[in-house]
Amino acid sequence: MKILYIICSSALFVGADVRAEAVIADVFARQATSLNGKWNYIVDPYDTGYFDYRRKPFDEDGKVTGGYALDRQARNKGDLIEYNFNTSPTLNVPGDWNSQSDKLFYYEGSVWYRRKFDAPKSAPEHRQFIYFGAANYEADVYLNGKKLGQHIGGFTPFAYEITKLAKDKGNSLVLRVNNNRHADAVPTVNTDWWNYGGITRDVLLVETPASFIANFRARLKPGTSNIIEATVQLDGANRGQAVKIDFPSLNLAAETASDQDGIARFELSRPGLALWSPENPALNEVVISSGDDSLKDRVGFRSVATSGQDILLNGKKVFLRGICIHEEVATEGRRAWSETDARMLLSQAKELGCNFVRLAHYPHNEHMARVADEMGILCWEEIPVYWTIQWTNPVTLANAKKQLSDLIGRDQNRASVIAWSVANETPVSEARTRFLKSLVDEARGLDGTRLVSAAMEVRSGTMENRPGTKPENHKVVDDPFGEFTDLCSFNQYIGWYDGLLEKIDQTTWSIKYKKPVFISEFGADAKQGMHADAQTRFSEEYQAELYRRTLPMLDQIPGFSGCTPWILFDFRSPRRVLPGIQDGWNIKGVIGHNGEKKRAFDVLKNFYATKAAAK
Ligand code: GCB
Repeated sequence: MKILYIICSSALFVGADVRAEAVIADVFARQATSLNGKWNYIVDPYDTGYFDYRRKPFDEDGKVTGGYALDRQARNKGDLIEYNFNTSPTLNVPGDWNSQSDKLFYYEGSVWYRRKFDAPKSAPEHRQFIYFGAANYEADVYLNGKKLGQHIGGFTPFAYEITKLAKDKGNSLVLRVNNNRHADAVPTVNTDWWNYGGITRDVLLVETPASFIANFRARLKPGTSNIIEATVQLDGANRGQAVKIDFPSLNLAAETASDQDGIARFELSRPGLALWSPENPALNEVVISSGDDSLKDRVGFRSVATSGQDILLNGKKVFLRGICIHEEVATEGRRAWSETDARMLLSQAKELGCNFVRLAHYPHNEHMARVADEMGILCWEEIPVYWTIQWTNPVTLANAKKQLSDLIGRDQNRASVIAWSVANETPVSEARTRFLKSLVDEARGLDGTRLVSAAMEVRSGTMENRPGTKPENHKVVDDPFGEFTDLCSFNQYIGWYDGLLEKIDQTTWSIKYKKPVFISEFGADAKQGMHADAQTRFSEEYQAELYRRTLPMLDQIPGFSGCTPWILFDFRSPRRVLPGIQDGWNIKGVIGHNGEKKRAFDVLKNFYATKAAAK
């Protein structure tokens, strides 16, 4: 199968063991061969595959001397080779391993994958890259017995140039994917979602001319409504190479020459430019060409900003009618990865009346933002700086920064994406605020045109003297990190983790920041099909009643600019063990993991219909 993609090539380093990566960015444009399909695999809980039969580590000093990466078979009856990919079982790639084999359901550790492929080039001077949408959590990649590199981080793309190593026929691509949780990792050891392992996103073989368009960014020039600014990054080009940008449907084109860094910059004015919005998700074809290379994508132009306590989209106040989403197909109990999965998830959000989704708690696959672009759904994208992280560990910070910059690099041309979230529910401390501030700076440095946020927490108590209010009913938002974000955004679980339903009606608020107030989570567990009175926890009625009381309570908060209740679908979580009720699922979905809607779905839908009508 041929797929169109674009390559962005840049050297990125994290920690000592990660080598140069060529990152394939977010832009459809380039011819690629899919390497999706059935890959042979070996489960390796003891990491035996790192060693040859004499127990010598195979990649001492980066030199492969033995082990599974060599992908050998016995050549004669005396040969001692104790593995064989050819006769090993297969897993579907993309796909998590947990849902594909009962034996791997709870597995955390190493799995070795092997895929054979041919790679004939269409011209001798062409270059070749191998691209992975993501592998969770850590991947060592080998081609024809040579190590290409190691990627850390389970939700971001990575790529390696293989021009010198690839053969026309019979290449062996081997990956050791390991999903062990680590205290210094991002996320760390404790989360409330399933630790799906495997090569979870698309794998592509990409061919480019010797000099190619590595990346581009096209967006509305800040402060304008009809000027497009574009930057094109070439790879392998000399200074002065001609670069052309063309928006055929806008009747707009320009040509310029690259500078000494291979960068070409454009500014194009288009009076009457139709701006992208949920009501009119106008996408414009863009064709970029330079030398032998050319690529094609679709981009929308819009602005997003805050003014006082309002969020402005194209200069107009917008209320974010949102919902949180995990990257999971609940009805099949697996990771979501495809365009079809993205359409399914986002269509359900649309049906709920959403104009916004929070893609929690880590970068989702690229199809999500692309489909959101088409469907007119605004997105909040996030990195897995979740609960606790080693705030003072520079390697952990470098890891978080790389995940953030890879995400921004991938989705910078998506009009749907309006907010980068750098964290979720991180307990307040000086070290943590410093860590998060440095992520905010990173996000703003790479992209000053979107909002930067994080899901903060609330605390109980009085910020000022409030006679007559019980301290536990008075909620305070004064997290010092709130200084640095564009939204005052927080999660709250009044009526579920914090008291019962009655408490919702008694809640009062002190919010320190005069910024748009955004509630990034609230919710309650409900087992789909379990009916009782509204006082009975885990019933659909309790959850619906919590929504019925929470929405008007939030609506009273000055500056309330939107919310993303927790969550669209139930999702797998090993923390949720209540027999007969949870059974390994977080059941806060407004849709059950059987695909059936719960009563809260309509409560939220009606609230959003009122909000949409009130515009
Ligand atoms: C939260 C977390 C989310 C959990 C949720 C819950 O605050 O951000 O990841 O799944 O609460 O259900 O407890």
